[in-house]
Amino acid sequence: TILITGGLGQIGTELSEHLISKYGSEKVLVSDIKSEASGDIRYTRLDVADLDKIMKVIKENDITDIFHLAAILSATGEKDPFLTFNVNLMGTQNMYTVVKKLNLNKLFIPSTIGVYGPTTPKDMVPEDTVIRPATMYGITKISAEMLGEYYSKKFGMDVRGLRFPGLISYKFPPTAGTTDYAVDMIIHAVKGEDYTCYLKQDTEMPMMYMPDALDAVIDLYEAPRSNLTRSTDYNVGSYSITPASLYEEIKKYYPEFRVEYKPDYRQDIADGWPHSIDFTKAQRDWNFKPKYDFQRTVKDMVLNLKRKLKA
Ligand code: NAD
Ligand code: VAH
Repeated sequence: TILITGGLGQIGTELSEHLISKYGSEKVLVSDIKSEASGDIRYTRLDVADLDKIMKVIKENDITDIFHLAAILSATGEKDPFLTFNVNLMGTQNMYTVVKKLNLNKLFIPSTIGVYGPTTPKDMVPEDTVIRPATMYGITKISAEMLGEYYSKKFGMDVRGLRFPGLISYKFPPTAGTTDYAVDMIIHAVKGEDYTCYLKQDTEMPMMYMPDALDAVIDLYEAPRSNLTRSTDYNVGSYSITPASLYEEIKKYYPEFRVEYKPDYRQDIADGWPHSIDFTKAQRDWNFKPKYDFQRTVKDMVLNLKRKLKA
């Protein structure tokens, strides 16, 4: 059985659907710190900081594999750095502890381009480069990556992970990150509302559409281990955008749409991240190939958000 932690968030909502359709609902246990889940899923409340409870859930449900998504994202991370340290770093260390102790099969951990920092070069950034993140989110994520790599080498544990860029999706809104503006802006346009963007119009960051992100998770998870040259830090991505380029793309569908720019504390976070990333190692080792370019992403978002709004 597969356990998903943080399964009720932006990625978890869709990844659990995906895993359930692939392996069957009896094979997937969704967990999160939230007390209840909606829909027809096997769900248990689980705080990833609680090692005893994690052990109990894993033993009682014959868990063999874990997709560990629970985290505090970058923007909330700066508001509560100590909580972020505890959930992101201690929570992930707890996963390593149970995988080792109970000899589990595989652990998947998503990382982020938030591991890069202000002194990292900005363009076509590879996995190995200057890595000095300036946010608690980035510090915890790079530490979690490095621990995973260490335990893989030291104990032979199968820990796999990739660095996502900002993810664009319509099923469950992002709420706690720095790249969220992209989803927010499209939602406002579809609702016929003006949008106030918390980043400057020329802030460039890499992004990817959720269907490509889900494929990336599954493809890396299923890849023969002998093909992998890295453990927890494969870069993935699709295109880079700015608030201004997104605004122009949305105006093709909503010519009356208006955006104003009022940068807040999230501007500093975004300024420390790369403009574009090099994901050739994921292409080479496990055939990563995103299907959605920027135009196709916006088209699909508009279509699906319109449908959702009508319903
Ligand atoms: P999210 O904030 O939407 O979801 C995270 C979930 O974790 C939430 O449902 C939350 O309730 C849960 N959670 C928080 N504290 C917890 C705790 N103590 N115990 C158990 N659950 C807890 O985030 P997401 O976008 O779904 O991100 C999932 C993972 O992907 C994170 O590790 C994040 O760093 C990574 N990631 C996301 C993006 C993105 O753009 N969405 C990009 C890069 C990396
Ligand atoms: C955030 N969406 O903004 C996440 C992600 C690459 C960005 O880690 O915090």
